[in-house]
Amino acid sequence: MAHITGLDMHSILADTLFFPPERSTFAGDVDGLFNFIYYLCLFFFVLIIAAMTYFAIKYCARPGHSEKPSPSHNESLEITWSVIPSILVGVIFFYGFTGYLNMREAPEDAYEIQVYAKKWQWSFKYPNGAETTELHLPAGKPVKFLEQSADVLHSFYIPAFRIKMDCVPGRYTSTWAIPNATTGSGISIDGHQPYHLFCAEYCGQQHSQMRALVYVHEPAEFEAWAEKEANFLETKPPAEAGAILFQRKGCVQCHSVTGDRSTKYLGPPLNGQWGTERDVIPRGSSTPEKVMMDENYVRESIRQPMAKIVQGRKPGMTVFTPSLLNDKQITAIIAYLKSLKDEK
Ligand code: HEC
Ligand SMILES: [Cu+2]
Repeated sequence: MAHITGLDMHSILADTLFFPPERSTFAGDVDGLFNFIYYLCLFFFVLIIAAMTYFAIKYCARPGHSEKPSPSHNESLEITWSVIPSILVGVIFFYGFTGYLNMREAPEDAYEIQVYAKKWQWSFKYPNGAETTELHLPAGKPVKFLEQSADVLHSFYIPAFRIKMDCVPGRYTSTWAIPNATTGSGISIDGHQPYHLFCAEYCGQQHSQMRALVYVHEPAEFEAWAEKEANFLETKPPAEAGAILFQRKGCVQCHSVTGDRSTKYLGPPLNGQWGTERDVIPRGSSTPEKVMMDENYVRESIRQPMAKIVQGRKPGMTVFTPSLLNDKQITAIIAYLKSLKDEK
């Protein structure tokens, strides 16, 4: 077995048993208080169990000893067991409350990212219009997350930053952090993997899949990334841009592009469909009609998914209004679906 030093062992335990390494300026305070409470509990647990065991053995009923009446009251003991816990609770409250206040109010110049939670995907919108499903952040700068939920309660949780905030339908919530270490972009460059972002509020069937990766860049690198990301519709060929949108807008959650028809996809596979005919039931009618998968049918499927349902299929597709997906973006998705024509 490889030799493990005390420090390595500590970080292995810290990684697996408790939290991942501290990667925001809050993390030290949170862990400090967490450890204080943890070791305090451990100390009193051991003390109380040991005293209890000792007394149970020492004063066990035995022949030749009769029980004495117990004292009704002991002032110094009572003062001790009131004052010491009050001080401890006061210390916990002080650090808990000041830490909480600190985490509630983002600095005014914070970089603001809008976080959208929906079953079962995260998406992030940056001030320059870029949108991603993985979170990218500049290192060393305060970042404010303004959270919204499209459906049910979700919770935005980045363990490495020690921040968590519920995403509530019909209400904005926010949290913030200063990431203090960069990550590699995929493969670890400086020893840091991207961090995890989880949904920490049970939100239905695929709750456990509601995850994202968090990449932290040097500020200059971050700016270049955000610039390129915002313009991908212009800078990439339509089919490639469409593939990105298909991923980002959540189409992948419900449609495979590999022919996979398993029930984890609510909708049908979309590869090899371009130009093929299907029997659909138009809304409000019961007579099937033939429709070809072309530009207008795809556009209608996105804008008004209920207008035509393929015979034998259940509806269930999200409505994408122009603010969720504009015409330019739909055109790119169409180019992507066309490019999947011959795949099987
Ligand atoms: C919540 C799940 C869900 C999401 C998200 C979703 N779809 Fe659908 N989609 C469905 C279902 C279910 C159907 C089948 C209903 C029907 O036949 O109209 C469907 C049907 C379609 C059809 C018609 C397929 C056919 O064979 O006639 C197209 C095209 C389509 N979706 C494209 C998209 C695109 C593009 C996106 C992303 C912008 C998307 N869908 C997002 C569930 C979804
Ligand atoms: Cu969730």
